[in-house]
Amino acid sequence: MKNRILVIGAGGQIGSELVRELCNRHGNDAIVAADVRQGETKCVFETLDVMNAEAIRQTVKKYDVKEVYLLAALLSATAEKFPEKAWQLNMEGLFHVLNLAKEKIIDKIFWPSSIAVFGSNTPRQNTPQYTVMEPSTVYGISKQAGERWCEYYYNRYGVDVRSLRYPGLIGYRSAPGGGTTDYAVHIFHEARERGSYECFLKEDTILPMMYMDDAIRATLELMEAGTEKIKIRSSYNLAASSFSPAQLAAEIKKHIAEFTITYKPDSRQAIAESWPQSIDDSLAAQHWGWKHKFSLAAMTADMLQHIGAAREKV
Ligand code: AKB
Repeated sequence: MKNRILVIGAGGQIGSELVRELCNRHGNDAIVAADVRQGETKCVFETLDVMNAEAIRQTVKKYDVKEVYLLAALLSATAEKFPEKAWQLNMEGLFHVLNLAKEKIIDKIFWPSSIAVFGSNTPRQNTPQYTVMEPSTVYGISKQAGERWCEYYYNRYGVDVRSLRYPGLIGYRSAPGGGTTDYAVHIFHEARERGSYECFLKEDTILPMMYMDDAIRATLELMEAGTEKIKIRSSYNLAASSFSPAQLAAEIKKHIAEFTITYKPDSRQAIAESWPQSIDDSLAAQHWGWKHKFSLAAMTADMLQHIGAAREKV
């Protein structure tokens, strides 16, 4: 089969959901899932280390890949534990894929950025697309540098690279892996399993968040949009709803009355406080028609319904 789509980081929180949806849309034969660890997928799976440029090149050639979703990365909290490794992994992987497009071996790239590109000097409410950006985490620095390189490769070499600044992502099918926003997934599982949760952020820490269904739809809408619609080649601001742990807990209590939450902030608190509370994504709306569907209430109801159904099956 020609013109396959390769997802690198297919075992991760976004990757596993994206592979599922890409298989639904294009058929299992059209997708190649790759990750450093063996995973279970409906499509072809390749064990692949994003640091290995030659292995990526061979995989692209073997399957005649034309489009790459590069999702392998160390997230904010993990990256603070391994700063050099995080910088290398987050940057080198991007160059390996950008260079394949520069050489015209592949046609199109998706690379995720994050709200972590902003820092404590950024306006925290309704953060604009273009503003002060002074990230204080290794993850944020790597994402900001990556955005600059994406734009550079587009301007200089015509590389069709597209990107979104994801907020914290919440889904029931996949586990988050080492981010500051992970609490907003763990809380649902603990609410169902134990009826209580100890949160690693303070109760009033407001962060931008998004339900996974919206995030996957945004990613595919961006990638499917006509080239003329993509006017930002660094990365688009993207938003759904913003809330604190206390607000999320109150929403969960509407479904599980006995649910309780306690707070024990750790080093992730400082990271959260350096990030925006809400994001202005009006340029994504204007350019390629983005609009989120899930509110906090709708997301909470859907998460609890699916996690509850999964527990009943066990
Ligand atoms: C993290 O918390 O590191 C990620 C992100 C917001 O990019 N979820």
